[in-house]
Amino acid sequence: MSTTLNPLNNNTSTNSSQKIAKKLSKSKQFDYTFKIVMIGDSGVGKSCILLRFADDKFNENFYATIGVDFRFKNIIVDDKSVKLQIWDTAGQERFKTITSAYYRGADGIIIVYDITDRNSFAHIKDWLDDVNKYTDDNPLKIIVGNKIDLIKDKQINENDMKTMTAQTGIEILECSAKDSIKINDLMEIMTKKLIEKKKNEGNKNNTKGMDLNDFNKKNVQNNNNFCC
Ligand SMILES: Nc1nc2c(ncn2[C@@H]2O[C@H](COP(=O)(O)OP(=O)(O)OP(=O)(O)O)[C@@H](O)[C@H]2O)c(=O)[nH]1
Ligand SMILES: [Mg+2]
Repeated sequence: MSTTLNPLNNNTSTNSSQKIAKKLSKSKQFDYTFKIVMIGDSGVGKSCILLRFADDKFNENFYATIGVDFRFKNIIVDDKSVKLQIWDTAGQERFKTITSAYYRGADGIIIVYDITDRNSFAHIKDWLDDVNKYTDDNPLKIIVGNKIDLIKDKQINENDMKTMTAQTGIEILECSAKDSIKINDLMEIMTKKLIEKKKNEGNKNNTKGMDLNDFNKKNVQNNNNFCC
């Protein structure tokens, strides 16, 4: 449910600052927060993957996404609490200008193709070109072949996948939003890799995507150094 603030209501600013304060105090409970963006051709199943992950539901009907949509989901990975903000973008070309604006600041990008559709696999390189064009800080990428429940119609074989990984350096996973195969694994693998990446980067000043426990420890140490 969304909330609209009423500018005519005198209590609005108090209410909204209370809400923000509440949100901030809640966000402190998380060790990490990550922004993940899903891209790929229209119809490959991006929205269904998100629906399965967020609500454990599936929709047989195809409602093409208009622009972008997003969901939050909190998970625990390796004893760390993680808040995932997942953006589901429209695959249709006509929304490219809007959707590409959301790539910026992404910690992770999931490029989805349909295992029964060779074109969607061939277009992965175009999607990767877009990612390089619209992002500055080299987000972590995973390629995902969806609709593995339709294995008898599979058009992308092991060799195709190996070649793609060799050419792009990006790992490929297969999943099914319909049969709920490897959807949670996909998000968990992505999150583990993001945590690993952040640790390796030793992000010093930015708490976004860093372990807040490490950050707090460092701040205590720094404060001690400044003492007297
Ligand atoms: N068999 C099967 N069908 C799926 C699966 N995932 C999605 N679909 C179907 O594929 C169609 C498209 O799914 P969406 O999730 O809307 O596709 P999308 O990638 O979000 O498309 P855009 O929003 O236009 O970019 C729908 O009819 C879904 O029911 C799957 O794992 N298996
Ligand atoms: Mg969609």
